[in-house]
Amino acid sequence: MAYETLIVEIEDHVATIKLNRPDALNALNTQLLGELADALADADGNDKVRCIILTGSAKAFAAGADIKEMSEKTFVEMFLSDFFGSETAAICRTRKPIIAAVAGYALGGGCELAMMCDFIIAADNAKFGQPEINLGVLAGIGGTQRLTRFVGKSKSMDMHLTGRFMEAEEAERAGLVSRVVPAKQLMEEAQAAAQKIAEKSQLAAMMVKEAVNRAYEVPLNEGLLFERRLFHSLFNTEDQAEGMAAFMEKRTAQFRDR
Ligand code: CO8
Repeated sequence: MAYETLIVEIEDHVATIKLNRPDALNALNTQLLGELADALADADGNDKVRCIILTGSAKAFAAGADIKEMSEKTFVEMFLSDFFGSETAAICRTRKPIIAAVAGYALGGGCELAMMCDFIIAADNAKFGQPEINLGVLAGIGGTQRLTRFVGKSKSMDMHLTGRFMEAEEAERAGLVSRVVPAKQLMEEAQAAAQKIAEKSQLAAMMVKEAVNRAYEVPLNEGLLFERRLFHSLFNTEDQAEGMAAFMEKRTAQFRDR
């Protein structure tokens, strides 16, 4: 499918989705989020895709929700359209693993979008922030909830209340990003990570995603039970038998998603 605000490439079982509104530093508007939801649903349904990379430009992953689109809206319009509600819900329904490869600004909705992905690889020039307070508003697509779970209350409050930006190194220290790499190597690293994931059993990879995400939604006992049941269920698959046989035979496993 052709998109106006995205560039999508599929290569070696990895779909790379690049946000592409360069004149607005990839600010997220209704069109972009709608197209992103569609592109992710396409990737999810495409048998050739085993992992997804979401990225932006060298200067900005995304500088937030599009302020120009929002500025004139009223409460009634926002509420009745549930602004960004359906698009973000659709993005979060993606079942295949998504890596956010973040260079430059990931601010406001941009930071929130990165946090909707499964993990974040950051370029050393990445800057994260929730500066909505400078506009007289607050985060609206998950920032107060997800950032707090990632970095804890104190740093989350600091980011949301002062609107300051966090450099990549601090973001890694705080647990927001999984690794920081030189900006020039960002896509190479993200590709390599995606390739590694693409080589695994897709059944196991998708169950990992479900189980880790459960940790944010249910009490520990429920999460532990869910994980254990998923573990048990994989013993009804050829991939479990193949993975364990390959270990014992000292060879590389050939997973077939069965
Ligand atoms: N929205 C719209 N346009 C933007 C945005 C944005 N968020 N960010 C940048 N742009 C545009 C600029 O207006 C400019 O366009 P133009 O040339 O037509 O004036 C172009 O991108 C380049 O930007 P700058 O000239 O400002 O570039 P600088 O390098 O000087 O500065 C910054 C870069 C620091 C990133 C600066 O652009 C900036 O501060 N941007 C706004 C950051 C921000 O406040 N983000 C939060 C937005 S609100 C939000 O995300 C809420 C999310 C929740 C939605 C909930 C719905 C339910």
